[in-house]
Amino acid sequence: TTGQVITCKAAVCWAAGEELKIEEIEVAPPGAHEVRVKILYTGICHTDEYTRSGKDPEGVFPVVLGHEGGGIVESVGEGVTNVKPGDHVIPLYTAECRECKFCKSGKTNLCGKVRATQGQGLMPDSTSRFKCKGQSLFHFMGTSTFSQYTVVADVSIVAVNETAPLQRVCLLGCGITTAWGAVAKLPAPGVKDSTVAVFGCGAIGLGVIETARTHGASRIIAVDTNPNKESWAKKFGAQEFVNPAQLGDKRIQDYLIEITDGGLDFTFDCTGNVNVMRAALEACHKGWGVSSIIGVAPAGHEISTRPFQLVTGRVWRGVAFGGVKGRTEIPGLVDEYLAGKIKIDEYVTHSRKFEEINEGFHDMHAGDCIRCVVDM
Ligand code: NAD
Ligand code: AHE
Ligand code: ZN
Repeated sequence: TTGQVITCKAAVCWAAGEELKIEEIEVAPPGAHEVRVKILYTGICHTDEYTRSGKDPEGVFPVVLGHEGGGIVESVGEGVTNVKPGDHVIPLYTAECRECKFCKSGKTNLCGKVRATQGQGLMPDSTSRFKCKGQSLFHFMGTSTFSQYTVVADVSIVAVNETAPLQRVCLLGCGITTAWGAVAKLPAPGVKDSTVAVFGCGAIGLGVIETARTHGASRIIAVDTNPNKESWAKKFGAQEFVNPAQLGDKRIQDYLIEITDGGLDFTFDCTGNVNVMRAALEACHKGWGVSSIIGVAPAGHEISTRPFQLVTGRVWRGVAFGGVKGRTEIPGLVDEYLAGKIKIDEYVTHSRKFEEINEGFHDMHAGDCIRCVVDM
Protein backbone atom coordinates (compact mmCIF):
# COMPACT_ATOMS: atom_id res chain seq x y z
CA THR A 1 0.00 0.00 0.00
CA THR A 2 1.31 3.42 -0.92
CA GLY A 3 0.81 5.90 1.87
CA GLN A 4 -0.60 9.38 1.44
CA VAL A 5 0.97 12.66 2.39
CA ILE A 6 -0.53 13.90 5.69
CA THR A 7 -1.14 17.59 6.25
CA CYS A 8 -0.94 18.56 9.92
CA LYS A 9 0.40 21.17 12.31
CA ALA A 10 3.98 21.40 13.49
CA ALA A 11 5.98 23.91 15.50
CA VAL A 12 8.68 25.09 13.11
CA CYS A 13 11.86 26.88 14.17
CA TRP A 14 12.72 28.87 11.03
CA ALA A 15 16.06 30.22 12.26
CA ALA A 16 18.36 30.01 15.30
CA GLY A 17 17.10 32.13 18.18
CA GLU A 18 13.57 32.55 16.80
CA GLU A 19 10.37 31.52 18.56
CA LEU A 20 8.64 28.45 17.15
CA LYS A 21 5.81 29.05 14.68
CA ILE A 22 2.85 26.71 14.38
CA GLU A 23 2.60 25.96 10.66
CA GLU A 24 0.67 23.63 8.43
CA ILE A 25 3.19 21.11 7.10
CA GLU A 26 3.16 18.10 4.81
CA VAL A 27 4.49 14.83 6.15
CA ALA A 28 5.49 12.28 3.51
CA PRO A 29 4.68 8.59 4.00
CA PRO A 30 7.33 6.42 5.65
CA GLY A 31 9.94 4.92 3.33
CA ALA A 32 11.44 1.46 3.76
CA HIS A 33 12.41 0.82 7.39
CA GLU A 34 10.62 4.00 8.49
CA VAL A 35 7.61 4.60 10.71
CA ARG A 36 5.09 7.45 10.67
CA VAL A 37 3.82 8.32 14.13
CA LYS A 38 0.92 10.44 15.37
CA ILE A 39 2.50 12.31 18.26
CA LEU A 40 0.03 12.86 21.11
CA TYR A 41 2.28 14.37 23.78
CA THR A 42 5.78 15.74 24.01
CA GLY A 43 7.93 17.08 26.80
CA ILE A 44 10.19 20.08 26.32
CA CYS A 45 13.80 19.35 27.33
CA HIS A 46 16.54 21.87 27.90
CA THR A 47 18.30 20.40 24.85
CA ASP A 48 15.44 21.61 22.60
CA GLU A 49 16.04 25.12 23.93
CA TYR A 50 19.80 24.68 23.47
CA THR A 51 19.36 23.93 19.75
CA ARG A 52 16.63 26.55 19.25
CA SER A 53 18.89 29.21 20.76
CA GLY A 54 21.69 28.52 18.28
CA LYS A 55 24.19 27.05 20.78
CA ASP A 56 24.18 23.58 19.21
CA PRO A 57 27.03 23.11 16.71
CA GLU A 58 24.83 20.53 14.96
CA GLY A 59 21.83 22.88 14.76
CA VAL A 60 20.28 23.24 11.27
CA PHE A 61 17.26 25.35 10.28
CA PRO A 62 14.39 25.44 9.46
CA VAL A 63 13.73 22.49 11.76
CA VAL A 64 11.03 20.63 13.66
CA LEU A 65 12.51 20.20 17.16
CA GLY A 66 11.37 17.88 19.98
CA HIS A 67 12.73 14.57 21.22
CA GLU A 68 10.67 13.60 24.30
CA GLY A 69 7.48 12.32 22.70
CA GLY A 70 4.81 9.69 22.93
CA GLY A 71 2.43 8.64 20.19
CA ILE A 72 0.71 5.98 18.13
CA VAL A 73 2.03 4.37 14.94
CA GLU A 74 -0.01 5.61 11.94
CA SER A 75 1.72 3.58 9.22
CA VAL A 76 4.93 1.70 8.55
CA GLY A 77 7.15 1.43 5.49
CA GLU A 78 8.38 -1.69 3.79
CA GLY A 79 10.44 -4.06 5.92
CA VAL A 80 9.35 -2.73 9.32
CA THR A 81 8.82 -5.59 11.77
CA ASN A 82 9.34 -4.12 15.25
CA VAL A 83 6.17 -1.96 15.37
CA LYS A 84 2.76 -1.93 13.66
CA PRO A 85 -0.05 0.61 13.17
CA GLY A 86 -1.84 1.27 16.45
CA ASP A 87 1.14 0.52 18.68
CA HIS A 88 1.85 3.02 21.44
CA VAL A 89 5.42 4.15 20.93
CA ILE A 90 8.26 6.31 22.17
CA PRO A 91 10.66 7.71 19.56
CA LEU A 92 14.34 7.18 20.41
CA TYR A 93 17.02 9.78 19.74
CA THR A 94 19.54 7.10 20.58
CA ALA A 95 18.76 4.38 18.03
CA GLU A 96 19.35 0.68 18.65
CA CYS A 97 19.95 -1.32 15.44
CA ARG A 98 21.51 -4.36 17.18
CA GLU A 99 23.77 -4.87 14.15
CA CYS A 100 26.43 -2.17 14.12
CA LYS A 101 29.84 -2.25 15.78
CA PHE A 102 28.55 -0.12 18.66
CA CYS A 103 25.42 -2.19 19.32
CA LYS A 104 27.33 -5.47 19.12
CA SER A 105 30.16 -4.28 21.38
CA GLY A 106 28.11 -4.71 24.54
CA LYS A 107 30.00 -1.64 25.81
CA THR A 108 27.76 1.28 24.87
CA ASN A 109 24.20 2.34 24.09
CA LEU A 110 25.39 4.62 21.28
CA CYS A 111 24.34 3.17 17.90
CA GLY A 112 26.08 4.00 14.65
CA LYS A 113 23.39 3.05 12.19
CA VAL A 114 21.62 6.41 11.67
CA ARG A 115 23.64 8.86 13.77
CA ALA A 116 25.45 10.60 10.89
CA THR A 117 22.30 11.55 8.93
CA GLN A 118 20.43 12.23 12.19
CA GLY A 119 23.07 14.85 13.03
CA GLN A 120 22.46 16.48 9.63
CA GLY A 121 18.72 16.71 10.31
CA LEU A 122 17.90 14.09 7.69
CA MET A 123 16.41 10.60 7.42
CA PRO A 124 18.86 7.73 6.77
CA ASP A 125 18.51 8.18 2.97
CA SER A 126 19.68 11.81 3.41
CA THR A 127 16.30 13.38 2.60
CA SER A 128 13.53 14.97 4.69
CA ARG A 129 9.89 13.86 5.12
CA PHE A 130 8.73 17.39 6.10
CA LYS A 131 7.65 20.21 3.81
CA CYS A 132 6.24 23.64 4.60
CA LYS A 133 5.28 26.25 2.01
CA GLY A 134 7.15 24.27 -0.61
CA GLN A 135 10.32 24.25 1.46
CA SER A 136 11.96 21.21 3.03
CA LEU A 137 12.31 21.22 6.83
CA PHE A 138 15.02 19.45 8.78
CA HIS A 139 14.36 16.65 11.28
CA PHE A 140 15.84 16.85 14.80
CA MET A 141 17.57 14.11 16.79
CA GLY A 142 15.83 11.54 14.58
CA THR A 143 12.55 12.26 16.37
CA SER A 144 10.99 15.75 15.67
CA THR A 145 8.21 15.35 18.20
CA PHE A 146 6.96 18.96 17.90
CA SER A 147 4.80 17.81 14.97
CA GLN A 148 1.39 16.14 15.04
CA TYR A 149 2.89 13.53 12.69
CA THR A 150 6.55 12.62 12.39
CA VAL A 151 8.59 9.99 10.56
CA VAL A 152 11.39 8.08 12.29
CA ALA A 153 13.69 5.19 11.42
CA ASP A 154 12.48 1.79 12.64
CA VAL A 155 15.65 1.46 14.74
CA SER A 156 14.62 4.71 16.47
CA ILE A 157 11.31 3.64 17.96
CA VAL A 158 9.98 1.29 20.61
CA ALA A 159 6.48 0.04 21.42
CA VAL A 160 5.39 0.22 25.06
CA ASN A 161 2.58 -1.03 27.28
CA GLU A 162 -0.68 0.47 25.96
CA THR A 163 -2.12 0.97 29.41
CA ALA A 164 0.57 3.53 30.23
CA PRO A 165 -0.53 7.20 29.92
CA LEU A 166 1.46 8.70 27.03
CA GLN A 167 1.27 12.16 28.65
CA ARG A 168 3.54 10.72 31.34
CA VAL A 169 5.72 8.04 29.75
CA CYS A 170 6.73 10.44 26.96
CA LEU A 171 9.23 11.76 29.53
CA LEU A 172 11.03 8.41 29.32
CA GLY A 173 12.01 9.56 25.81
CA CYS A 174 14.73 11.65 27.39
CA GLY A 175 14.93 13.26 30.83
CA ILE A 176 13.86 10.57 33.24
CA THR A 177 15.58 7.72 31.43
CA THR A 178 18.78 9.77 31.13
CA ALA A 179 18.88 10.45 34.85
CA TRP A 180 17.87 6.93 35.85
CA GLY A 181 20.51 5.27 33.67
CA ALA A 182 23.31 7.65 34.67
CA VAL A 183 23.01 6.22 38.19
CA ALA A 184 21.42 2.78 37.84
CA LYS A 185 23.82 1.65 35.11
CA LEU A 186 27.04 2.55 36.91
CA PRO A 187 29.19 -0.56 37.35
CA ALA A 188 28.29 -2.54 40.52
CA PRO A 189 28.09 -1.73 43.41
CA GLY A 190 27.27 1.70 42.00
CA VAL A 191 26.16 4.37 44.45
CA LYS A 192 25.17 1.95 47.23
CA ASP A 193 26.44 3.22 50.62
CA SER A 194 28.25 6.04 48.81
CA THR A 195 28.25 9.81 48.98
CA VAL A 196 26.82 11.69 45.99
CA ALA A 197 26.70 15.34 44.91
CA VAL A 198 24.35 16.46 42.15
CA PHE A 199 25.01 19.78 40.40
CA GLY A 200 21.84 21.24 38.90
CA CYS A 201 18.34 20.33 40.05
CA GLY A 202 16.27 20.39 36.87
CA ALA A 203 14.50 17.22 35.75
CA ILE A 204 17.84 15.55 35.09
CA GLY A 205 19.39 16.41 38.46
CA LEU A 206 16.22 15.50 40.36
CA GLY A 207 16.11 12.16 38.55
CA VAL A 208 19.72 11.53 39.52
CA ILE A 209 18.90 12.37 43.16
CA GLU A 210 15.86 10.09 43.09
CA THR A 211 17.77 7.18 41.56
CA ALA A 212 20.71 7.63 43.95
CA ARG A 213 18.20 7.42 46.82
CA THR A 214 16.50 4.28 45.51
CA HIS A 215 19.91 2.69 44.90
CA GLY A 216 21.05 3.14 48.47
CA ALA A 217 23.34 6.19 48.45
CA SER A 218 24.26 7.06 52.03
CA ARG A 219 24.41 10.83 51.59
CA ILE A 220 23.07 13.00 48.76
CA ILE A 221 24.05 16.66 48.46
CA ALA A 222 22.19 18.81 45.92
CA VAL A 223 23.83 21.92 44.46
CA ASP A 224 21.92 24.65 42.61
CA THR A 225 22.19 28.43 42.24
CA ASN A 226 18.38 28.71 42.32
CA PRO A 227 17.31 28.70 46.00
CA ASN A 228 13.83 27.48 45.03
CA LYS A 229 15.38 24.15 44.07
CA GLU A 230 16.14 23.28 47.71
CA SER A 231 12.61 22.02 48.45
CA TRP A 232 12.54 20.13 45.15
CA ALA A 233 15.89 18.43 45.83
CA LYS A 234 14.80 17.42 49.33
CA LYS A 235 11.47 16.10 48.08
CA PHE A 236 13.35 13.80 45.67
CA GLY A 237 15.77 12.52 48.33
CA ALA A 238 18.67 14.91 48.91
CA GLN A 239 19.53 15.38 52.59
CA GLU A 240 21.50 18.58 52.05
CA PHE A 241 21.33 21.53 49.67
CA VAL A 242 24.13 23.96 48.87
CA ASN A 243 23.76 27.22 46.95
CA PRO A 244 27.23 27.96 45.52
CA ALA A 245 26.29 31.64 45.21
CA GLN A 246 26.09 31.86 49.00
CA LEU A 247 29.60 30.62 49.80
CA GLY A 248 31.32 34.00 49.58
CA ASP A 249 34.87 33.54 48.30
CA LYS A 250 34.90 29.80 48.86
CA ARG A 251 34.74 27.61 45.75
CA ILE A 252 31.97 25.00 45.76
CA GLN A 253 34.46 22.13 45.31
CA ASP A 254 36.51 23.26 48.32
CA TYR A 255 33.38 23.56 50.44
CA LEU A 256 32.17 20.08 49.47
CA ILE A 257 35.59 18.53 50.14
CA GLU A 258 35.55 20.15 53.58
CA ILE A 259 32.11 18.86 54.61
CA THR A 260 32.67 15.34 53.23
CA ASP A 261 36.09 14.57 54.74
CA GLY A 262 37.94 14.67 51.41
CA GLY A 263 35.30 14.66 48.70
CA LEU A 264 32.44 12.70 47.17
CA ASP A 265 32.39 9.14 45.87
CA PHE A 266 30.20 10.21 42.92
CA THR A 267 29.30 13.57 41.41
CA PHE A 268 27.05 14.45 38.46
CA ASP A 269 26.94 17.55 36.27
CA CYS A 270 23.33 18.22 35.31
CA THR A 271 23.84 21.85 34.22
CA GLY A 272 25.80 21.86 30.93
CA ASN A 273 28.09 24.58 32.38
CA VAL A 274 31.78 23.73 31.86
CA ASN A 275 32.87 25.51 35.07
CA VAL A 276 30.37 23.42 37.00
CA MET A 277 31.73 20.29 35.30
CA ARG A 278 35.20 21.19 36.60
CA ALA A 279 33.88 21.79 40.12
CA ALA A 280 32.05 18.45 40.02
CA LEU A 281 35.23 16.61 39.03
CA GLU A 282 37.35 18.38 41.63
CA ALA A 283 34.78 17.72 44.37
CA CYS A 284 35.44 13.98 43.93
CA HIS A 285 37.42 12.06 46.53
CA LYS A 286 41.08 11.44 45.75
CA GLY A 287 41.79 7.88 44.64
CA TRP A 288 38.32 6.79 43.58
CA GLY A 289 35.78 9.59 43.01
CA VAL A 290 33.85 9.33 39.74
CA SER A 291 32.30 12.38 38.06
CA SER A 292 29.69 11.95 35.33
CA ILE A 293 28.95 14.66 32.79
CA ILE A 294 25.30 14.62 31.70
CA GLY A 295 24.84 18.31 30.83
CA VAL A 296 25.29 19.46 27.23
CA ALA A 297 27.65 22.42 26.75
CA PRO A 298 27.34 25.20 24.14
CA ALA A 299 29.43 25.14 20.93
CA GLY A 300 32.99 26.21 21.60
CA HIS A 301 32.96 25.57 25.35
CA GLU A 302 35.61 23.18 26.65
CA ILE A 303 36.36 21.53 29.99
CA SER A 304 39.63 21.90 31.85
CA THR A 305 41.25 20.83 35.10
CA ARG A 306 44.75 20.07 36.32
CA PRO A 307 45.67 16.60 34.98
CA PHE A 308 46.86 15.95 38.56
CA GLN A 309 43.17 15.62 39.45
CA LEU A 310 43.01 12.51 37.25
CA VAL A 311 46.53 11.27 38.02
CA THR A 312 45.41 11.10 41.63
CA GLY A 313 42.58 8.75 40.84
CA ARG A 314 39.50 10.75 40.01
CA VAL A 315 37.60 9.53 36.94
CA TRP A 316 35.86 11.84 34.47
CA ARG A 317 33.14 10.17 32.37
CA GLY A 318 30.05 11.15 30.40
CA VAL A 319 26.81 9.52 29.47
CA ALA A 320 24.16 9.96 26.76
CA PHE A 321 20.56 8.86 27.32
CA GLY A 322 21.73 7.31 30.59
CA GLY A 323 23.57 4.56 28.75
CA VAL A 324 20.15 3.03 28.06
CA LYS A 325 19.45 0.88 24.99
CA GLY A 326 15.99 2.18 24.16
CA ARG A 327 14.38 -0.73 22.30
CA THR A 328 15.60 -3.24 24.85
CA GLU A 329 15.12 -1.29 28.07
CA ILE A 330 12.34 1.33 27.71
CA PRO A 331 9.44 -1.17 27.84
CA GLY A 332 10.74 -2.35 31.22
CA LEU A 333 11.03 1.23 32.49
CA VAL A 334 7.40 1.86 31.45
CA ASP A 335 6.35 -1.22 33.42
CA GLU A 336 8.38 -0.03 36.43
CA TYR A 337 6.54 3.29 36.24
CA LEU A 338 3.21 1.45 36.15
CA ALA A 339 4.32 -0.59 39.17
CA GLY A 340 5.13 2.60 41.07
CA LYS A 341 8.87 1.98 41.13
CA ILE A 342 9.91 4.91 38.94
CA LYS A 343 8.49 8.42 39.43
CA ILE A 344 7.24 10.40 36.45
CA ASP A 345 4.13 12.33 37.55
CA GLU A 346 6.14 14.23 40.14
CA TYR A 347 8.26 15.94 37.45
CA VAL A 348 5.32 17.37 35.49
CA THR A 349 4.82 20.92 36.78
CA HIS A 350 3.35 22.45 33.62
CA SER A 351 0.95 21.34 30.88
CA ARG A 352 0.42 23.30 27.68
CA LYS A 353 -1.75 23.13 24.59
CA PHE A 354 0.19 22.83 21.33
CA GLU A 355 -0.63 26.46 20.44
CA GLU A 356 1.14 27.50 23.66
CA ILE A 357 4.40 25.66 22.99
CA ASN A 358 6.46 28.88 23.10
CA GLU A 359 5.02 29.59 26.57
CA GLY A 360 6.32 26.12 27.47
CA PHE A 361 9.81 27.31 26.53
CA HIS A 362 9.30 30.45 28.62
CA ASP A 363 8.14 28.27 31.55
CA MET A 364 11.57 26.61 31.43
CA HIS A 365 13.37 29.94 31.84
CA ALA A 366 11.17 31.02 34.74
CA GLY A 367 12.94 28.51 37.01
CA ASP A 368 9.88 26.95 38.65
CA CYS A 369 9.35 24.43 35.86
CA ILE A 370 10.67 20.90 36.07
CA ARG A 371 8.94 19.49 33.00
CA CYS A 372 6.25 20.89 30.74
CA VAL A 373 4.20 18.37 28.75
CA VAL A 374 2.60 19.64 25.55
CA ASP A 375 -0.73 18.17 24.38
CA MET A 376 -0.39 17.93 20.60
P1 NAD B 1 17.21 22.52 33.61
O1 NAD B 1 17.53 23.84 33.00
O2 NAD B 1 15.81 22.24 33.97
O3 NAD B 1 18.10 22.32 34.92
C1 NAD B 1 19.37 22.87 35.10
C2 NAD B 1 19.53 23.28 36.57
O4 NAD B 1 20.88 23.71 36.77
C3 NAD B 1 18.63 24.44 37.00
O5 NAD B 1 17.95 24.12 38.19
C4 NAD B 1 19.62 25.59 37.24
O6 NAD B 1 19.21 26.49 38.26
C5 NAD B 1 20.87 24.83 37.64
N1 NAD B 1 22.13 25.58 37.45
C6 NAD B 1 22.43 26.47 36.46
N2 NAD B 1 23.68 26.97 36.65
C7 NAD B 1 24.16 26.38 37.77
C8 NAD B 1 25.39 26.50 38.48
N3 NAD B 1 26.37 27.32 38.06
N4 NAD B 1 25.57 25.75 39.59
C9 NAD B 1 24.57 24.93 40.02
N5 NAD B 1 23.39 24.80 39.41
C10 NAD B 1 23.18 25.52 38.30
O7 NAD B 1 17.75 21.43 32.56
P2 NAD B 1 17.47 19.85 32.46
O8 NAD B 1 16.35 19.61 31.49
O9 NAD B 1 17.41 19.23 33.81
O10 NAD B 1 18.82 19.40 31.71
C11 NAD B 1 20.07 19.54 32.35
C12 NAD B 1 21.20 19.39 31.36
O11 NAD B 1 21.25 18.05 30.89
C13 NAD B 1 21.06 20.25 30.10
O12 NAD B 1 22.36 20.70 29.74
C14 NAD B 1 20.54 19.28 29.07
O13 NAD B 1 20.87 19.71 27.76
C15 NAD B 1 21.28 18.03 29.47
N6 NAD B 1 20.73 16.73 29.04
C16 NAD B 1 21.63 15.76 28.67
C17 NAD B 1 21.20 14.48 28.33
C18 NAD B 1 22.18 13.41 27.96
O14 NAD B 1 21.76 12.39 27.40
N7 NAD B 1 23.46 13.56 28.24
C19 NAD B 1 19.82 14.20 28.35
C20 NAD B 1 18.93 15.21 28.74
C21 NAD B 1 19.40 16.46 29.09
N1 AHE C 1 24.55 18.27 19.20
C1 AHE C 1 25.41 18.51 20.33
C2 AHE C 1 25.45 17.34 21.27
C3 AHE C 1 24.18 17.18 22.01
C4 AHE C 1 24.23 15.98 22.94
O1 AHE C 1 25.25 15.69 23.57
N2 AHE C 1 23.10 15.29 23.03
C5 AHE C 1 22.96 14.18 23.94
C6 AHE C 1 21.53 14.05 24.25
S1 AHE C 1 20.85 15.45 25.04
C7 AHE C 1 19.25 15.03 25.27
O2 AHE C 1 18.58 16.01 25.89
C8 AHE C 1 23.39 12.87 23.28
O3 AHE C 1 22.68 11.89 23.24
N3 AHE C 1 24.58 12.82 22.78
C9 AHE C 1 25.10 11.69 22.08
C10 AHE C 1 24.89 11.84 20.61
O4 AHE C 1 25.17 10.91 19.86
O5 AHE C 1 24.43 12.93 20.21
C11 AHE C 1 26.82 18.82 19.87
O6 AHE C 1 27.60 19.30 20.71
O7 AHE C 1 27.10 18.60 18.67
ZN1 ZN D 1 16.52 15.86 26.26
